Amino acid sequence: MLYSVKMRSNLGGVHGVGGRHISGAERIVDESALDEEVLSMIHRARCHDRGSADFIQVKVEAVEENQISYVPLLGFYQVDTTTKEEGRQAARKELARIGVSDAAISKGFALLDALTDSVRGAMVLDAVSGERLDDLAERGVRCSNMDIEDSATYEGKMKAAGHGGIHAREAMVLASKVAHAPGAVAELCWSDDPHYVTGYVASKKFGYGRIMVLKDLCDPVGGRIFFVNPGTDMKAYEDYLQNQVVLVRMNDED
Ligand code: PML
Repeated sequence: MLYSVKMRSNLGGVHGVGGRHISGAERIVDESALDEEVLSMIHRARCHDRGSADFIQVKVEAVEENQISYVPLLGFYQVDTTTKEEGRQAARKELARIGVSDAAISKGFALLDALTDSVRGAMVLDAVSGERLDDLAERGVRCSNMDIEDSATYEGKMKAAGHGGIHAREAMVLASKVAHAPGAVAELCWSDDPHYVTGYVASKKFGYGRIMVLKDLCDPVGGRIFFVNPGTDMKAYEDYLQNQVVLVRMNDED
């Protein structure tokens, strides 16, 4: 039996409401790995670079095989940059290559730059007009219920290729789910971890493009923009992102 394990944690609020988001995580694991996973998530919330959480919520739910759909892991490529400015330029170039309009790219950067604290979800923009399509303000659309199908093989291969680490793993899983959503065009993301300056542009067209420096060191604000085709059915799109259980499958060549 598989289990979904989800954790969210805050600092300085009351019963998890308000305060500052510290960390969130989720996994879909075999029953044999469940206890260890729960402990590791609690540890993560208490020892995070954003602070030590004083509210931690862990939710465990069984997942039936017939609830799961499978998507392929996006191919990986890397864009070497050394400053935020270089990274932003590279990200713009990648988004344009995928087919996102200049207007939508500029809107995406403006929205992320205007954030004063991290958002847990993503802002969804029309990839042509740049219009914001979700009505979820700072909360954004959550992408949830996903993991890599075969964790051990994934971690072994990624570590050997120099792409290990929890940030990259979670980002590649999420980006693979998002890229296969109905109407998806591209994603832009950088982390809210103040010590993690790497971000990415991802798409089904070209894969997961890691951009080595995309924000300033010590900046605790990060976020995500999902660019979608004009006319995307937002209800179906949000339902897929939030509720569809997805396991990301590696190809033999990965
Ligand atoms: C996040 O922490 O939410 C985003 C992580 C971006 C990871 C980029 C990478 O290392 O490939």
